[in-house]
Amino acid sequence: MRIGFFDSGIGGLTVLGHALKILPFADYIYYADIEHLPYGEKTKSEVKQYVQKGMDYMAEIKVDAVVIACNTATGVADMKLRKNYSFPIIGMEPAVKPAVAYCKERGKKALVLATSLTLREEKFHKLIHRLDATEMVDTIALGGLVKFAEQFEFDSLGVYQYLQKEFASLEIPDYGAVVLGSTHFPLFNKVLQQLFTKETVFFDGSAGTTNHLANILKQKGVASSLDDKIKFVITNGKLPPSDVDYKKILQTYLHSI
Ligand code: DGN
Repeated sequence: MRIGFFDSGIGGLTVLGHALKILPFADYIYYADIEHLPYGEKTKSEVKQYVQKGMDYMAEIKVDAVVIACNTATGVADMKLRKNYSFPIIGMEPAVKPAVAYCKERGKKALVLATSLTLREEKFHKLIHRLDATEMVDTIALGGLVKFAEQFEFDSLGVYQYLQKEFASLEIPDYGAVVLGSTHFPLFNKVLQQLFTKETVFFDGSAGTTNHLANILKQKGVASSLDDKIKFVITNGKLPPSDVDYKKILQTYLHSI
């Protein structure tokens, strides 16, 4: 099984990390479009073109599925493009829904961090509206974090000061949840956690997207198989235990870690 991952840069690695946990035996192709980075500052039609180019590449190399591991690209890409490809294309969605549910129960506010392009998208505003959460959701565009990430700068003083400045007007204790609405942002977990209270819960969409990916592949009958990655050579293999037993034990163990 071959799965393509697409992002403007290193952000999609945070989603790939989750995929490796639940589909450890697939082959992965990671496409980082750093030529056109950062997407957050591009026009919608530019980003659409980049996504299309990426999907054409995925079609050429014959993948079983693609994850657009970028909130900005998912937000603006016209998902009608799916009909042009024979493989499923799975996108990201900022994890606003669980964050809002969490905050409603506790009488707190939720803060959504994303790129300005994501936050301007109609899709995003409709989601907030649908959740009846306009009053309790604040947003901040943090395009600067994408730049830091692409310089592999994750917990420097520069990052800390940038975030401190961006959060200066917030009443930090008001927020029960923070949504990391860009796949680059979980790379800053350490610094972000220092800037909120200990009780603040961070949500991102990686687990939701990768679970969705696994379900779609299962429905399609493209099961992640240990055969993709591991060949077992077991001497005296005619008697139990066989490679089937070994695979079962390994699979069970992998699910437990
Ligand atoms: N990883 C992208 C996202 O999830 O929005 C960042 C977009 C960018 O390139 N600015």
